[in-house]
Amino acid sequence: MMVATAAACGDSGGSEGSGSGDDSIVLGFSQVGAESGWRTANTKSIQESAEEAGIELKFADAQQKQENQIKAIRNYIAQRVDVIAFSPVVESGWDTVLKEAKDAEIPVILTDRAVDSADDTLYETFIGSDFVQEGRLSGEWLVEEFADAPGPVKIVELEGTTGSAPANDRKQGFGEAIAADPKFEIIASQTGEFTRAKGKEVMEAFLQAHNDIDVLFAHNDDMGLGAIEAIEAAGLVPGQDITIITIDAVRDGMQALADGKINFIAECSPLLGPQLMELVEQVHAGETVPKRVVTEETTFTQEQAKEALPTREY
Ligand code: GZL
Repeated sequence: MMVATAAACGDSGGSEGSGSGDDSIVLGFSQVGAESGWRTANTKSIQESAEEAGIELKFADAQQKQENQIKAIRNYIAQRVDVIAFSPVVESGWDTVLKEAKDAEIPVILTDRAVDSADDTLYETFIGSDFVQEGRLSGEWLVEEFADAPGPVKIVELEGTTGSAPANDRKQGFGEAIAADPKFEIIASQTGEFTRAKGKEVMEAFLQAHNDIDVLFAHNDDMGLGAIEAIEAAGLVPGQDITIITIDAVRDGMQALADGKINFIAECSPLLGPQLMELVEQVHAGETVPKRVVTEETTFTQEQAKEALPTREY
């Protein structure tokens, strides 16, 4: 009777606030959206890892809107989930809702993207890539690849979602790297919102405005793949007439790299699920976790893509 009563009240002993009525941890997750191949792979990793870990996952897709993420987080607070995790679509504007989670004594984990809050007690940890490094590695490859070019080397840039950590940081890292030589010049830069469709549309505009583009730096594979469609429609050869650098290394990007349509990709792993679930369990158990968990990544040339493709997980 005691066990039944305990179960009925949802008080499974110790897991304060669990909405499931049994011992499993209840995790509320707010996802950015489904804008890219990276995001799809990231969602799959989170859902499969929660299943594997026996964690009850409440999942909400915000369709790239901050107000939807804030609404989802408030719902999770009202449902008294055990842990909240989310990938902030943009860096700013989170303090109020994170303070509400803190006041409700529900721990928060940031995944994939960071927030610019000055108060880092509002979240337990941030697990994700070093986006500045991804931009830097992209720029360093270009500087090396064009070392003998007389210049100017004219670059157009497809930026990620305006205000997002990956867009801000990749731009910063790339800019710092190409500052090594003034022959490198970014002649146009605009957001392609991390999507193929917008990347194609903006690249079409770049091609209409400039007939001397040497390089495209796209903050993710999907915008690069959209741009390739525009480049080919303009009668140019991607990877030859215009050197293309992207970030992510999702399957479609790696295929284009192996096919010679992209020249270099800096990896950004979406497979954060297993590490996230470990952190959820540690945080729920009241263990101290590192404030920052950086995911391990690499880079790919065309030859390396051919070798890696057969065993790529995403
Ligand atoms: C990076 C992630 C970015 C990817 C894009 O960690 O936030 O968002 O680079 C995705 O493909 O849309």
